[in-house]
Amino acid sequence: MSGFEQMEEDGVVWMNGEYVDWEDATTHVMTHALHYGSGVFEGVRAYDTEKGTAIFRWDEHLDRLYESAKPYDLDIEYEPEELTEATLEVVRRNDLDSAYIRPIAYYGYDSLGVSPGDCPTDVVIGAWPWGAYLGEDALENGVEVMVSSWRKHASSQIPTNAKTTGLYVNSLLAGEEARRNGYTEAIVLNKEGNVAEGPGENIFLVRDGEIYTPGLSESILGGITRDTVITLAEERGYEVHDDVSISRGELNTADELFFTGSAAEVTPIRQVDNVEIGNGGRGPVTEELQTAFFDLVERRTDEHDEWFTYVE
Ligand code: PPE
Repeated sequence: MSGFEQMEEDGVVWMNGEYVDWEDATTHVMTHALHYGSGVFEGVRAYDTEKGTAIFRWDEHLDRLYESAKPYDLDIEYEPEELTEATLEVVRRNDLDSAYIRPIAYYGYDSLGVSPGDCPTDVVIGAWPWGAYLGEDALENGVEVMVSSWRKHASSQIPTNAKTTGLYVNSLLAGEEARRNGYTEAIVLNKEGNVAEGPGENIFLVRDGEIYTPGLSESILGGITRDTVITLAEERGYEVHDDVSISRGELNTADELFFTGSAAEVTPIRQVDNVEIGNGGRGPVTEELQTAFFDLVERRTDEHDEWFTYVE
């Protein structure tokens, strides 16, 4: 993880209504969420655009944060407007032209035991510079991935549509297994054995000029980048099937595969389990959508200005 060095110098974090120095943004070791994974979070990017720094799809990320909190009865006491203002101010105070923004709400310090009892809901917003998630080279040439031996939790076991901190031990297991085996990232199958998503990405498949991505009932996070790419693809005349099951074998016979995510943006997948996908590099449809994505987020187009919150 790059970017923290810069923040350690003079960065600030918004914590429960106050702006605190980066090194003072700490919590007690008996915090509930540290023991039980009882937090919900977001990962959002702000881009350095031709019209100044702009946060991409902030409203949708904020909505998802409140929605993620619901099944856990986690009461975020701040209004959306307050969290928006705090986020803009965090980006400004840290002098960031582009940033990765991390809002998190979690059961804090009061007592332990699985029941959160009177633990407060702490709300924190941090931001720092974060480059390409899977490496600069990955955006151009794609990544080699491994189908993980770990399965994703079923949506009957845990709400997989909520972005909960505790869920990410599954992502850690899958991703590190892949990296131990020399791959850059994992693909995780769901309990039924169909393709779910990456540890921190949604996945798309291209075949015969049409686009496929696992449906929301496949134990995936309903990604905001996924939604963005579906919209961009449909606007360019592609048929997008976003409510399908994808079997493992279909990965190998795809013309193209790519990941999407706030952190991962649009990253081509060039190999799965050492089998080359399509042309073995970034496919043409992937390239078209990736270009459309970066033109959009860096505001080289006027399209979808409603998706941007300008920091100025
Ligand atoms: N699935 C998972 C499991 C996931 O964590 C993410 C985002 C997505 C899909 C894509 O969702 P969206 O960002 O709304 O398009 N993962 C975040 C965390 C990455 C991390 O390493 O931390 C992210 O991309 O910010």
